[in-house]
Amino acid sequence: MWTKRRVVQDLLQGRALQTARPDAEAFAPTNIALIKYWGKRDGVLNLPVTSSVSIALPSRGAWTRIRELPGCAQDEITLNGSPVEATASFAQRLSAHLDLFRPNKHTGYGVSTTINIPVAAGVASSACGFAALTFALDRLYGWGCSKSELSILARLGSGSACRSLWNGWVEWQCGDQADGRDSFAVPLAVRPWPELRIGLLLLNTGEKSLGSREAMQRTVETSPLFSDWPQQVERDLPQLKHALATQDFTLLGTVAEANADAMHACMRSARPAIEYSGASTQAAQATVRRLRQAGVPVFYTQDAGPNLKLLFLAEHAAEVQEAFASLDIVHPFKQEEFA
Ligand code: 2P0
Repeated sequence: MWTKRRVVQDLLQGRALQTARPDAEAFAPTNIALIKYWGKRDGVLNLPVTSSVSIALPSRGAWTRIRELPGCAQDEITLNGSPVEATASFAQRLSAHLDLFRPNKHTGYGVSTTINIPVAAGVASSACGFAALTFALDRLYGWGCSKSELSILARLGSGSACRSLWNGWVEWQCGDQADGRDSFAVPLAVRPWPELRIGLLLLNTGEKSLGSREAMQRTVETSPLFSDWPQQVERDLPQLKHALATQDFTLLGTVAEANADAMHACMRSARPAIEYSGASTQAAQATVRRLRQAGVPVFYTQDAGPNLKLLFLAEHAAEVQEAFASLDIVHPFKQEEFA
């Protein structure tokens, strides 16, 4: 039986006892999955049932600064400049991750994180948060981990965080080993797609009704549709990669939207049913379909929340923006947006 601690000890063997620098800082972009991670084969190590593919948003993510607080039993965590109560779930998850690296229980950490996307609204704030924290720890202690090793360590904090260590397209290869040493992300070797746009359509930025961790577990345990999910991903993944290699936008959008719909169908068939879409989500999805019928190639993807991410090309940006006035348009391949 593998524990997180054992995985960390194994991975950092001979490196974990480095002296801490005064402080260290790192940035990690958030990522949007087009082939979703939904369902774990190991809930402790966050090992997924299937592989997944995402695109990074280089201008949206988390900046994390960290330092050791010797003689301080508690971590001091600030989020976007405000202190976070130790009892808040955000602080508890961060501290639990830090416990894996803490030199002793009398050492706390000062962690200051700035995230420029809504936290806990299904816009992947935990992905960039845990990736930036893990990256900053590597710099604090000078471990010199490779990106694949950091991907494994970030996954222990939150599964999707393992995809947030690169810009561009990234595949999280699910792996099959019990300790997860082969379950990490890799950047996909495809050419950049400068015309691609991702529109963030924030319909409700309040806390979600059910966290994705519980939702995932309930889906695996009770959804009769979940047994088909691995085959769905097996069909979608090669098609998506083909779309990326050939820059076939219609194929990309069709596969991504169908994959997200299939994930939500699995959730809806869980007991009790999980429904992340509100009336505004459904209305926006209908608008996307209407735009397509009118000849504007635009597709959506949806994560564990009511918000949508729209996929379209630069040449249609004006029409999509006109249909969704509040749309926040991100250029995933704009060079100056790369941190
Ligand atoms: C994804 N999501 O691929 C999928 C699609 C939400 C829907 O990864 O329990 O916060 O920390 O491993 O990574 C959200 O789940 O879950 C997620 P944990 P995580 O982006």
